[in-house]
Amino acid sequence: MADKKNDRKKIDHNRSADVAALAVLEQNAGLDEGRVETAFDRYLKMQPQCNFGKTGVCCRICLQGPCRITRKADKGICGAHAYTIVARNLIRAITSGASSHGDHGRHIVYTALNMLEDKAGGYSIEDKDKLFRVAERLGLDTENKDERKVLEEVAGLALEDFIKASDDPCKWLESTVVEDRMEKFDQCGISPRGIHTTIAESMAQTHMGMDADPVNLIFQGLKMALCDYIGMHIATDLSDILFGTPEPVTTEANFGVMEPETVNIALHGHNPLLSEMIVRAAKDMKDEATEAGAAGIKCMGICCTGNEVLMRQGVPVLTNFLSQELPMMTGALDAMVVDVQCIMPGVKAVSECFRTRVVTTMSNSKIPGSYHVAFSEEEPLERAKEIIRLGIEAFKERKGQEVNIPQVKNKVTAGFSMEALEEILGAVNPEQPFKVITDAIDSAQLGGVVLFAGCNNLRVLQDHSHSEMIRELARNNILMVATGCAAGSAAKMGLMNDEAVELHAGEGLKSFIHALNEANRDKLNGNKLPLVFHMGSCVDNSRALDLATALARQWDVDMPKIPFAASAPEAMSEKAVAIGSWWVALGIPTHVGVVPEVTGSALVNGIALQIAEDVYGGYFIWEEDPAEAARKILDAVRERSWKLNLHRKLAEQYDTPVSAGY
Ligand code: NFS
Ligand code: SF4
Repeated sequence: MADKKNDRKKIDHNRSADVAALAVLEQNAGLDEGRVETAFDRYLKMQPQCNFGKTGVCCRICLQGPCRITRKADKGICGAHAYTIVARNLIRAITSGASSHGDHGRHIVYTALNMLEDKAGGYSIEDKDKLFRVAERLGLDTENKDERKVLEEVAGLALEDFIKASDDPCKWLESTVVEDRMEKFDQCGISPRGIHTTIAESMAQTHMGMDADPVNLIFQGLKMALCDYIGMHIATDLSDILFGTPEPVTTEANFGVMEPETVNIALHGHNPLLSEMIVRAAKDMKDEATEAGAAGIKCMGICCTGNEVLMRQGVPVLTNFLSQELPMMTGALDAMVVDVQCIMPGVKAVSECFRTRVVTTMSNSKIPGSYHVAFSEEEPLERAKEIIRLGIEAFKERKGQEVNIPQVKNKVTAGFSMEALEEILGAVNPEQPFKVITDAIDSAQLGGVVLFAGCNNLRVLQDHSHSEMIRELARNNILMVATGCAAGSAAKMGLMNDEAVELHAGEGLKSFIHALNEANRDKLNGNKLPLVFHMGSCVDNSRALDLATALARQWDVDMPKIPFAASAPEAMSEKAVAIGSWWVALGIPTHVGVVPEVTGSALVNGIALQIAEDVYGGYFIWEEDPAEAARKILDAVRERSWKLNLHRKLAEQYDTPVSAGY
């Protein structure tokens, strides 16, 4: 009991390992007057949180509810068991996540189509080579076709993957995963007909009085998760075509990127359609800013919009999810432009104390009382300028007043698309670039590959699990890639640059990265390779899957054999639940650092942790302690390397292929 009390006391406002965030929080806590409330305070007010919700056993699906499973009431009013309730809630979370990524992808497809009809001013085909590569991967005949025609066909196929009548496999799934996986999906009946179709199926299947069978429900959940993957792969491909495929780029991350004398504009959310235009407009509008007495206009990113413009334009990283309210509290942020997803409504109240213009831009994502400049595909640049003018106006009001920017920033080298990686590895082995990685793993120079993905979550210390785990895996020679707010975390914490390689990498990883630097001496746009490779926003988890697929193809095995793991140490959103689920269906061990809302059913929990492996080869690991989590991930990839090596030797000895199936 006493321990529990102490535990509760330990939860204080300073729930971050990021020194810049802590500086702002501490300064705020010291104020007698004018203290601002942030998520860090609201988390405390919310304690203790409800255990029924936490374990997934609360059902509000029909108006007889809420029904909560207790010792006294072991079924809902309709007779639904805990396993049904937990599974239904889980499937609905995956469906919401997949809908969000689908929305994002479809928006870009529509923009591409509008562009072809000259109804989307300012957009163009930025990367024609990528367009043709994607078209060929999809099996389109590109001969004698111009780029507009090819884009029309690619966008047409993308729309089909959203809603097609036939039950042919979705193109973006079939053309990007290894063949054995497609067979597995067919066998298990989880190859989706289309994103929108599956969303409708999932909502119907989880209606009151529908499916009560947890296994059946979970299979539907995995089908839904595959749609999440399809939606994000479409988003990545189309974004690269319209805005360019990322290449290595170096900039800085954390609050210190704000400058007192510039108009500081934060780009926050997910979709690059507007943020790309704001970055362009900011370049055009320097004179207006100078006239207002500013040294210029500085754009900087939060969350995944930040990742998009970092990867393609080298825009500095301001912060990641959890600390999104804090940059305003330095007094130096003039505008925060938001589009969709992961935007805390709380930003509005904070902005009121600091003159920051919070500008919403999308019709489906508004905050009462904030500025709204409706995004327009026809005149995106005009709207972008309108938004920047709001920032200039705010700058005029704060000019000459004291600001309090924590002087914390770290160098970050980002921009590692698959294409960029292929080129870097190709400098060592032009014929088979990915063999550079598989050889390094076969020879035990590298221990395996791990993806860091996902968010921040107040249930754990911000950025703490990310950085602890990255350092531990680096010491153990794990090659690491990252996306989303996990990448934001690595960037802010100084783990995404060449210095971090010298500080944290074990001998094998260090020599591997040094050799790549050496082979690419005159390339890399003058950059050196970082400890963790930034692959982009959360939708760019598609790039990480492409990497895993390339490795599986190189080894000529199915995904459950490759020494690759995914980790979301501070997962928060429903999108993260969807992403984790498709990694598991794709055969990859997936660590989640906050226990999701499934423990209320031993059956569903058991499926996630164990039974999934029997069917798909992938499985979940729940572990909140970062040291333990790193150990479990290392065990998982090491076991796979060891097995793979053994199978390879046997295959050589008996002159058979390394068995491809799981
Ligand atoms: Ni991914 Fe990126 Fe961040 Fe989490 Fe939100 S911004 S889409 S969901 S919080 S990583
Ligand atoms: Fe309760 Fe069943 Fe209705 Fe859920 S569906 S709220 S368990 S009666």
